[in-house]
Amino acid sequence: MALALALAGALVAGCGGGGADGPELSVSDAYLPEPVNPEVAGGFLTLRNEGDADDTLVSVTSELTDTVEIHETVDNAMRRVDGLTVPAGGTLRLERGGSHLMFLDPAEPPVEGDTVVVELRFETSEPLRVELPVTSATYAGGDGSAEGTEHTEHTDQSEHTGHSGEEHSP
Ligand SMILES: [Cu+2]
Repeated sequence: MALALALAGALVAGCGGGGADGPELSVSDAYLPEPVNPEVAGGFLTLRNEGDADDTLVSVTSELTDTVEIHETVDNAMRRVDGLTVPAGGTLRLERGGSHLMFLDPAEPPVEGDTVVVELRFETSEPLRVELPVTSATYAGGDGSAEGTEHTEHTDQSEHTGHSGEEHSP
């Protein structure tokens, strides 16, 4: 491990990079919906790169299973890829209907409330350890991402805060 990191460092230096530059990755919005099919689970997260060089997510390991693949979705069909680029100054989103982490044959199917720990490995950056909270099976991501249209029904009973009546947006 130490040797591998040393080699990676040497390669980066060989590319002419100075000390301070390179990719700078951070993770947000990580989650893993409780799988409907216990043999396969999908993981989602957002990777941000504040650095000035691209990086590539090349592999993922997890205590959940030995087999974690990186998938992308093209024309509603998912396929395994060798890596996904996190562009310099940009974002890589793993989200429902798009690219995702694929956990095959988990030893024990994850259940809502669990936490699944993964380690993301990159071409350049050091590995990142990320905790994915296991959410309900229909959860589709945090706040902004607009696409979560399926979870509008459960507000009827549980949230009566803005109840003054005048406005009912469809
Ligand atoms: Cu997949």
